[in-house]
Amino acid sequence: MLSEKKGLTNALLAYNFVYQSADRQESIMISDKINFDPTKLALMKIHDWHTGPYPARVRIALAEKNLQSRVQFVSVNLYKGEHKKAAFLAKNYSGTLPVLELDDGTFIAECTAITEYLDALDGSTILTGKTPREKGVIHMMSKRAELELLDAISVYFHHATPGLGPDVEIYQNAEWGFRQRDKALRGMHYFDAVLQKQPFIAGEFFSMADITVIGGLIFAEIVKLPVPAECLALLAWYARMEERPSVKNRVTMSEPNQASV
Ligand code: GTS
Repeated sequence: MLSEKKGLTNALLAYNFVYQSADRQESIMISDKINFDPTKLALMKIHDWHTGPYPARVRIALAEKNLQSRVQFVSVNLYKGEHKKAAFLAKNYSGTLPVLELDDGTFIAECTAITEYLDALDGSTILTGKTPREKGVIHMMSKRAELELLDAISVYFHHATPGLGPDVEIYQNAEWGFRQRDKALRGMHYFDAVLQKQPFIAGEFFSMADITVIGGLIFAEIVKLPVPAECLALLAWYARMEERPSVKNRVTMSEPNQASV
């Protein structure tokens, strides 16, 4: 806990510095000087499901931040509806995965919130932005990736396919599901246009916004909704993303630390 507090103080110092400086290179150098020792961090728990697209987002963030060793995974079986049972709802009112549990008993749900927390620990916010401008653009693009792609595919999965099975999918509206599928396809074209102009979703470097679109394309594979062949920039970007170790190893990441519920 002590180091975590130190990490957060350092994060604030780094943020103040960056606020005064418009020079990203300089800010990276300063942030990299922060003396952060992840082995002193109290062990955290991630409640998730190993193949889930949303859990993938936090697993990728963990690996990008090199924090895998500080986490124990707790498997919550979506197909048995464990995420809708009272024990889990006490951890996350929304009944969704993933959830981060801190050693002081705090539960943090929502992929973006968890990513922001993990990213701030070492004072070097490489995923969520260093300057106010970067933070704003990354947040916007990540939210857009949820609205226009990932969440839309999720609605399609739960409403217009068998989803998690009849015991979990107690209300389905296929028409709404198909509309959301079409919205996701439009979203793919939008992100293709973005990537025709810049190498990453929020600009010149990899960020949380890329992770959110990756989550969307992982979900698209699960529901067999291929990226349209004409979306060449999006396809080329995804091929690059799939080569990142954080993306490649996301499912096997939990094996050494897996705990049962
Ligand atoms: N807004 C939430 C977030 O960003 O964390 C959405 C989380 C979410 O929908 N998670 C999925 C879930 O719990 C997990 S997975 O489908 O990707 O594995 N779905 C179960 C359900 O019943 O909605």
